[in-house]
Amino acid sequence: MKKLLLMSFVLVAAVLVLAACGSKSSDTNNAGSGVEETGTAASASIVIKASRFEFDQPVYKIKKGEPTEITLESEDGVHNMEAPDLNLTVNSGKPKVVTLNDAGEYEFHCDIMCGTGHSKMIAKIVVE
Ligand SMILES: [Cu+2]
Repeated sequence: MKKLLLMSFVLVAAVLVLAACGSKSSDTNNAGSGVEETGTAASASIVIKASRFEFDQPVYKIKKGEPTEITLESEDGVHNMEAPDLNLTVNSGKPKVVTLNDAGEYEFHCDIMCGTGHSKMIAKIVVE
């Protein structure tokens, strides 16, 4: 009987810990870099053209707080863009609408091993 009590205590404790972790991670998402994928229509858009082994601009500007559609076009081969600090990845052919609420500069890179110059594929999103 004691054993059963102990086990149910452990179980309750585990559930509590899990619940605490769960709410913590969603807080982190909310307070994070401000990426927010919405179902609403974007009022601005940018196109990032990727080719071997560069993006067509060194800097892409996005207005703070404005829903913006980001499109990635691969001109050759397979590329994408990943901005770790924004928790954002855009794949070619799959535009994403994001609202960036924190001004700043965010580096992004190609996250698909596309060839020898892959590591040079770096550019920036500037939110202002
Ligand atoms: Cu690449």
